[in-house]
Formats: sequence, structure tokens, C-alpha cells
Amino acid sequence: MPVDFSGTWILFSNDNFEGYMVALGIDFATRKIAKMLKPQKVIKQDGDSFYIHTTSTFRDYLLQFKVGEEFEEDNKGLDNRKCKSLVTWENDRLVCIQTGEKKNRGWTHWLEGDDLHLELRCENQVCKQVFKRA
Ligand code: ECB
Repeated sequence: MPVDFSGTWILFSNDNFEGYMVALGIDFATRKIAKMLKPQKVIKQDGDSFYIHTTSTFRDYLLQFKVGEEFEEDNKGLDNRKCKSLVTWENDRLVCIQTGEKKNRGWTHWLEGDDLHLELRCENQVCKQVFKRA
């Protein structure tokens, strides 16, 4: 039975989000608001096709992709930089490499017990988020 990330998830912990946002060049006022948020993720997975909608009271971000197919990502409402993104499977982990102006940018999703884990990387910063089912 392959891994299925589908569901509605609520942010439970968010380690070093500040460092990740600083690495992305997010301004102080925006970081102050962003840190207070408890975003939700709605994930719809159909085989290798993904819809990941991150929503909050401040901003929303929608990403749709197919594993193994590179796509242009515009990070609108986040740091607004464009990059080329490629998501692949590494065993049961979903690994995204975001190639662009920022070095070492990307993220990894995996399931642990009934929790959704997300590691967000940019330059030398790693943010670790854990989500619980809504
Ligand atoms: C969309 C909710 C968060 C809004 C934060 C607003 C401003 C901060 C600006 C930039 C910070 C960078 C990222 C915000 C953190 C999470 C948003 C989505 C991260 C992401 O790439 O998730 C992936 C994997 O689930 C799917 O897009």
C-alpha cells in the first residue's frame, strides 16, 4: 500500500520558521504576522498527482504538480521568486528541489504515525513543521 498524504492537516509545531523566512529575505513585519499563523494544508493525492493548498488567515498558497515532472513555481505571496521545481519519491518521502536564485532550496514531506511532517530548506536554514489531522 503506497503512502497517501491526502487529508486536511493543521500546523502543530513550527521550528525555525524565523530562520527559514530570514533566508528567503522576508521582511520583519511580514515575518511577525507569519509566525503567528496556524496554517492548514489540504492535500489531494491521486497516484503521482498532487494538490497541496496551504491556507491561513493571512495568505494562501496552492501548488499542483506531478511527481517526476519539472515545473515552474512562482512562490506568489511567499517570497515571490520564481524557481524550477522537481518533486520525486525517495522511498515514502516526497522530496522537492527548488532550483533558482536561492541555494539549497527545497522541502521534504513524510508521514510519521498519524502526523504529517514537512522540512523546509533554504540556504543554511531548515524549518521543521509537524501537522496533525483536522
Ligand atoms: C501560506 C501560509 C503561510 C503564509 C506565510 C506568509 C508570508 C511569509 C512568506 C514566506 C515564507 C515562506 C514560506 C511560508 C511557509 C509555508 C508555505 C508553503 C510552504 C511550501 O512550500 O509547502 C509545500 C509543501 O507542502 C507546498 O507548497
